[in-house]
Amino acid sequence: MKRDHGRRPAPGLRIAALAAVLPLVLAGCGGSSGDGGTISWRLAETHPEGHPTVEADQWFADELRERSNGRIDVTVYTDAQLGEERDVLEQIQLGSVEMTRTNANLVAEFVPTWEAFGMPYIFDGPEHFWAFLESEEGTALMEDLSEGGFTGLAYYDSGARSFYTTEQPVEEPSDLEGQNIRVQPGSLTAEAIEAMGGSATAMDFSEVYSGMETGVIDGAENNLPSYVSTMHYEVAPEIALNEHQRVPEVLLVGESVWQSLSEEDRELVREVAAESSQKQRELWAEETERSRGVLEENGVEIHEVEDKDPFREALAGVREAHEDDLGEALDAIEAARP
Ligand code: GTR
Repeated sequence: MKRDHGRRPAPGLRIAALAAVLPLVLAGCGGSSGDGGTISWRLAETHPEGHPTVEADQWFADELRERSNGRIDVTVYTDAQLGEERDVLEQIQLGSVEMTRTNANLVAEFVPTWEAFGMPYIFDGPEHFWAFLESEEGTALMEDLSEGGFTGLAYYDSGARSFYTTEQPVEEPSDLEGQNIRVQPGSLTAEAIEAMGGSATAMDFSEVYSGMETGVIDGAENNLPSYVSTMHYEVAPEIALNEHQRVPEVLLVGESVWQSLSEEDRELVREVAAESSQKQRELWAEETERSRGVLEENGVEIHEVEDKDPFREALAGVREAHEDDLGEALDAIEAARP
C-alpha cells in the first residue's frame, strides 16, 4: 500500500512520464474489436494496490476475463498512472481510455445531477445510502451518466468523509475558521467549507500529501481507508469523524465503447460489475476496521464527533441554495430513507 505521495515531478520528468504512458494509450485505442475478437480495456484507478476498491476492480477484471473465456480483457492501472481522476474522465469522453472507477464528486462536473451526492448529510447513514443506490431513483441517477458520455456499471462503497488537519481538529464547524482545506475538483464540498467559515482549495488527489506537508493547505477530508492508504495521517494526524458526506464510487465505461459491445457482452459485463459491487462492500467494511487499527498503531488519535447537529445546522443553507438545480435528486434521496 506504499504510495508515492505525489510530489509533482519536474517538467522534464512529466514529459518522460507522458512518453511512457502514450504508447499504452495508443496501443489501447479502439480497444473493443466488436468482431468476436479480444476486447481490451484499460481501467483507470487512482488508488494503490491493496486498497479495497482496487481489489474490487481487480476482481471484476479477473472474473470478466474468466467468464468470457479470455475474450474481455480488462487491465487495471493503479496510482493514477493514466492520469488524475478529472483528466481520466475527459479521456473517457474522447475514447482514449475505456473505463474507470471514480468518485461521484468528480463526476459532478460532467453530469450536473451528480452534484447531489456531495450534499452534506443528505444520507443518514449506510442503510439509507444503499437503500437509495439500490432504488429505481438510484438507477435513474446512474443513467444520467450518459449526459457526460458515460455508461455506469455499478456503485461502490466509500464510507463517510471527515476532516483531517495538520493542527486544529475540526470537532465543530467554527474549527474550520482560518483553515484552508483541500477539496476534490468540481465538488460541492468547497461551498460547504466556506459556509462554515473555512476556505477551500481544489487540488488533485496525489498532490494532497505534499500540500499538507509544505503548509499550502491545512488539511483535507476523506474516508478512513483512503486516509490510511495515502498516509495523509503522517502529516495531518488530527482526524475528527464529523462524517459530512457519503459519496459513492462508481465503475463506469465510455458510452461509445459500451455501444460497440454485443447485447450478450453487455449483459455479462453488467452482471460481473454488480457482483464486484457486493465484493467491494465486504472488502470496504474489513478495510475500514483495519484502518482504525493502523491509525492507533501509528499514534493517531481519532476524535469522535458524537453530536453532528452543529454541522448539519451550519450547512442547512447549502441545501437551500441548491433547491432549484438539485431539488429533485435531493428529494429522491431523502424519500429513500428506510
Ligand atoms: C477518495 C476516492 C478517490 C478520490 C479521493 C479524493 O475517497 O475514492 O477516487 O476522489 O477520494 O479525495 O480525491
